[in-house]
Amino acid sequence: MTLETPPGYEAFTPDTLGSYLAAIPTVAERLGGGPPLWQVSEVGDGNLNLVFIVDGPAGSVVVKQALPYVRLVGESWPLPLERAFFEHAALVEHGRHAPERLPKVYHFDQTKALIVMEHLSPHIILRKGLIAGTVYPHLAEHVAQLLAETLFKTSDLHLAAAEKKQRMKFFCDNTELCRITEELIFTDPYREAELNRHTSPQLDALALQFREDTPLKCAAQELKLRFLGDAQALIHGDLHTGSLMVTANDTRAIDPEFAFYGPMGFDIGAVLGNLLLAYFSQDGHEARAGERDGYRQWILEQIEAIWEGFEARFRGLWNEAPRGDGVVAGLFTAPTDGPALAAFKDRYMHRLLGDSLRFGGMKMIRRIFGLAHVEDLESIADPELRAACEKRALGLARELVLFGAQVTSVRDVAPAARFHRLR
Ligand code: SR1
Ligand code: MG
Repeated sequence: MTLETPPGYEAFTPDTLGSYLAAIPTVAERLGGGPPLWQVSEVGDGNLNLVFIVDGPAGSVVVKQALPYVRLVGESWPLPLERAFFEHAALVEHGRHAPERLPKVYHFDQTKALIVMEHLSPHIILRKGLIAGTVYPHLAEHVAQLLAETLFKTSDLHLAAAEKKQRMKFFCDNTELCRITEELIFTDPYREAELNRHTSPQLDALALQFREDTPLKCAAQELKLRFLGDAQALIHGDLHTGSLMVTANDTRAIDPEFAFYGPMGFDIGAVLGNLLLAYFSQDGHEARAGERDGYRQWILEQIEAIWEGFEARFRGLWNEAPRGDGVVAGLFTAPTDGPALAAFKDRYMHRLLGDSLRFGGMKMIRRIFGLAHVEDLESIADPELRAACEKRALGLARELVLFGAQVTSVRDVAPAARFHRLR
């Protein structure tokens, strides 16, 4: 089967990309020389797209091109090319608020569904660094900055209502990508779905238990409604540890093709939930028991530092620049208003922490019972050991989904994670 694509679209190969790039002066200049001197390799290992690295005598770029189908599944699952349009728009919008935390964009071609951007080097995907046991001293500070700047500045706390609605309208059309999330995260892990998979037979009974877990299914649907209807901010929409690229000194968020106006906790939860998956998978990556105790501790500290850094920066922005139509600062001028406003902000942040933990739990469950798994766990070759790590992760994830809203401090997460790992 060959899918029909719009006129002008062609999926590039390493052999055909060079002549296309040569016709874009800013890109050709950045690479230097000409196509015969350029090395093009396709390096995409994600679920959806083509990704090329192009090296020239003067510099290098990354070219990301959408395919008309889900790469992970094949042509039987068509997917709109427009996702490149939303990804580009989100890179530009988030890039205005946190320029040091995103790749620079050099060129966008809507017909070819293609973005030419900065080649982040020597960065690696954070997930791979976590599997290798590498410490990133600035990770928490950078992720907190990314989350606070992008979420606050696209929310009603910062924007005029009319402006926010215009932007929401624009991103509303990213429906197909949102539908993937609605099904793969909020629905499929809780029913028998054709594309679901899990470590079998070790997790068969637990998978059934999750499908029959009424409170958990209700919580999943409650969170799905939040995902569908709570347009708090322009979220990345898929901010797992495979969407963060790192070095010892730098952190960048890539791949916001799932971006839309949704609940802030979905992005924060994606980071926290994926760090917890990294935590539980360490047992599968250590040469002898206990070897990675220090690293496990470091991961749990990142969860605390990311939330606490995020909260401090988000509150700082709210205190310094309370100009959105959402909460009108000018209303709070009476002597008694100060403490009431402070209490209101505390409630807001508490709810956001709860959302983040609950969405984080959902993100963990989908990576164990759904279609798309994560390398942290998949690379554990021994199925018994992998299943043991997965069961522990699921134990915490379920608790986060059900009771995350009652957590009053992020510092309660680490003891809960340790409890589930050792029980
Ligand atoms: C069918 S796409 C599967 C997953 O890959 C992306 O990275 C998203 O996480 C999506 O849910
Ligand atoms: Mg992605």
